[in-house]
Amino acid sequence: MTRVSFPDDFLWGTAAASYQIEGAWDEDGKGESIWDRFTHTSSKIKHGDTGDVACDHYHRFQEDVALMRELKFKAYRFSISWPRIMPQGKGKVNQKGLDFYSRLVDALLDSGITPLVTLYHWDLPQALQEKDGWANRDIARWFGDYASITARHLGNRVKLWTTMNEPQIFSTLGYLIGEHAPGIIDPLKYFPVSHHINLAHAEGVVAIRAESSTAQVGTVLQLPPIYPRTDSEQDQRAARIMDGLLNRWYAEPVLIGSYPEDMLEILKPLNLPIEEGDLERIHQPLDFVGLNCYTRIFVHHDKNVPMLEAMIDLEHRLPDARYTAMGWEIYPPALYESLMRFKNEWGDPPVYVTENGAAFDDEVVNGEVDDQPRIDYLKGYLREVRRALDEGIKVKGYFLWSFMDNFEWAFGYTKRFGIVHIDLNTQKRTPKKSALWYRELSENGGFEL
Ligand code: IFM
Repeated sequence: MTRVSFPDDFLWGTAAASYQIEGAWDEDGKGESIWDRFTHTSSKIKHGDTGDVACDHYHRFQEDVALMRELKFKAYRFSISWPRIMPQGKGKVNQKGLDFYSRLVDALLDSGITPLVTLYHWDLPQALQEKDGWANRDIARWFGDYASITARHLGNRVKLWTTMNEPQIFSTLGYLIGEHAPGIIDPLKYFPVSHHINLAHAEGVVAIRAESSTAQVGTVLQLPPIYPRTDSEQDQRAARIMDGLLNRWYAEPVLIGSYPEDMLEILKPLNLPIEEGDLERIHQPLDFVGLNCYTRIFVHHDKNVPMLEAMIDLEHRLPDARYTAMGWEIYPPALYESLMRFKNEWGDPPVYVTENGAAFDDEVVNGEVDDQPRIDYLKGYLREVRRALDEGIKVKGYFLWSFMDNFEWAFGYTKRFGIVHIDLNTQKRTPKKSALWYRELSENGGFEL
């Protein structure tokens, strides 16, 4: 048997996000978020599910942290709900919201679990959406104020901070395709939105640093490798453009201080609202980057897509490949390929894998969940992390998505990513076989193939 081992100080954690687990959507002074509004009013969520109760983590966080402790996890990545802290998105602060996260952080630290905070995992205050949300340049300042207040209260105990979660996902799904909140389909708005997200990231970094001298600050990018569907020149160009749109457009301003030249050329007719000094501001030095990676994406040439002439092939299936319940190809080298880009293209920063994991159709049988396919998935991807470490990539830790089954956005509760099973009727938590396997890994720093 071969053993795959990791450094002693490697941080083994799990991840989750506020709207997906907390519930308590209108309790203790919390304001409405765009996801509250979207799930309550749009027909785009499977079975009409909402995050109103979700995993009831807001009331059960002590129990959840106790379980993490029992499972020997060393770190936990969670996000803060902006409207819980500032119900209107700016101005008045909700002390009860701050107190909740303060108690969560204390519970984690008392259990020897390192918190990693993400400030924005998609639940924008609805009040800011009424002011045009991410399409309004002022949002950079509003985000900076929110970051500042949060870091002022938690910065004496939280060391690891990230500003955004997957900017390209919430901007494309929210403003280009309309499948996520706020449900807008407006290509002309999309590019200003993307630029304002990058600007807000910078304001967040500056604000966190101003409040906490010990903070280590980064952001979280999802960077799937993009493959052409065929070897044709047209498909290869399409893949390059899609990589520019989804990956380089967000990684490069933040990590190397410029937008990709090829994209700027293509997007010239749009007259993007990039002002003098913006890129210098966006290019804040970072202590680390968070990488989310699940699979690779295939792309083909499509002359009907204005300017880009590229389209993602979501239905593309390879005869010998395996797929998760999301229909995502299980392709472990994706993680290695994405990690290598940091060294080869983007300045070689320290990296945490902030999300990786899989949804499967898990079932409880006699009180147990045997999710061997998830363990196999994890082994495959973690071998690729080891391969990247061997190539000198500075990978510092790994956060498995997700700690428990939760609200999977437009899919509602139909997709189970957790290593802890949730019975949504009783809220009973049952660690799956993968959670027990991950406990061993977290304790011993390695696994047998
Ligand atoms: O559940 C999501 C998470 O909110 C963001 N990254 C991908 C996960 C799985 O789709």
